Amino acid sequence: MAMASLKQVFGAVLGGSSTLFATSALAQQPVDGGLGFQPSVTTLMDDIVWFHDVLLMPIITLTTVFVLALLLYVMWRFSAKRNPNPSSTTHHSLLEVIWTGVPILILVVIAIPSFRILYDQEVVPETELTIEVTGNQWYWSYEYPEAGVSFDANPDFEGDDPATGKWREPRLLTTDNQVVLPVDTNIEVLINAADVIHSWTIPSFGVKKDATPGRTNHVWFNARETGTYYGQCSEICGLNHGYMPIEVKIVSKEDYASWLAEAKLAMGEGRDMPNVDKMIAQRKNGTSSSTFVATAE
Ligand SMILES: [Cu+2]
Repeated sequence: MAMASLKQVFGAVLGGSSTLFATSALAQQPVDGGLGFQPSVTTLMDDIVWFHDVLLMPIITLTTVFVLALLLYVMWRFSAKRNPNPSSTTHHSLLEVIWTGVPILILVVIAIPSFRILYDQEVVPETELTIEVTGNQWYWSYEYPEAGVSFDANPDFEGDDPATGKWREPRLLTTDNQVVLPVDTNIEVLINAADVIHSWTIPSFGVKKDATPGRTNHVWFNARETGTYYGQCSEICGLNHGYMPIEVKIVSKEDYASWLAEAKLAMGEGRDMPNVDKMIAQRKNGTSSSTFVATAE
């Protein structure tokens, strides 16, 4: 039993991980039995994935296997049976220099690229668009300051039926109003909190930042693929911490401009925020409203 399970563990760590990464690459949300990261759509996340897959995992695996082999060898070679008169040596200068020096070198090798990745995340390049995010107990509010558009995003429970145990999919990730943003655009997100500490994150963007009351944090990203991306508040913030999902729609620049124009109108008229998926579907069917057609062209 021990051998079989060891094989499974090492198989999963060494060989199986590539197939598991491959299957998870189809989704932008957590998947059942998923292992590894959600697929990356930004250079920031590319770097994080590289850091983990190429640098950290091999170092961790080699170190663990090496220490395990040493332990097994010592248990076998220096057992009371094979080594009845233990050596009384207590110091070995060269060995001590090596076991102090090698870990330092390993940490330096890890530190250099990790500082570069942190730098890339922290230093915001020239951005074309800024939005503001505020964490509240327990929902997110969003503001597009240049357009004067703002709204709250609450979890969308439509389709949940506790009586039959049927839940809206993906469960606890969709929101009533989505954050709509353009593809291939440097976007800065200013992050704040109104009450306690929350954390705004989208795994596929490689972005996670605390929303702290009285302090504005910022992140930036440039998503290269359109789609729906999910995240969750990632700082335990109270009773309904698990009920403040983040749903970001990355759409073409034209669709974004249309949505923003429609959102402005909706703000002015006190209507609900427009749903960008419906707008795109209407454009494809040729059934869009007049305002939408006017702004789309
Ligand atoms: Cu929160």
